[in-house]
Amino acid sequence: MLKYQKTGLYFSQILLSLILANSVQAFSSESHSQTTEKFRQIQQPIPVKIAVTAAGLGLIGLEIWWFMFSKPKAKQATQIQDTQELEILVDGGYEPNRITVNSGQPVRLKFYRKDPSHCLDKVLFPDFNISKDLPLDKTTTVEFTPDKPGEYTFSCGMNMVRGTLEVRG
Ligand SMILES: [Cu+2]
Repeated sequence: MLKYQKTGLYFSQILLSLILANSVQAFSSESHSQTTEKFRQIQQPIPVKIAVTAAGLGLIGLEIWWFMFSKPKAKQATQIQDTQELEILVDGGYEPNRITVNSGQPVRLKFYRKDPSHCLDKVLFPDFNISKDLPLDKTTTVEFTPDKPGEYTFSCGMNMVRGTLEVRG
């Protein structure tokens, strides 16, 4: 799994435990109010309840933002003499899965495939007529020169796992 997906899962867990903590608290304060005055004094002050609820709502907001608006960060290829080079790890997906290169300059992408899944044994750059086999535990070099700025997709053989190549003018 990719890093940001893991982080998303992590947020879900925090969120779930907060909601649980909140409902347990609501339940216990309800039963307190039905019992004697002594117990009522133990109840958490309202500002604490508001703070906990606000934190929970904040996390829900963060969660929604995370899945709807967060984009994985693009990684810029490194200039080596007149070629722009970048290593891409193939392991459950492409890492990075968003890469940035400059238009009109040769690009060398080094795909290192660590994932034994048959799904990832090929990488395609349809816009550049490139299809390359990626042998396991080896680095495979893909070279081309993009001459038009824009966003291009690269993918596995079945077009299930994808990455984005951003060509800047
Ligand atoms: Cu695939």
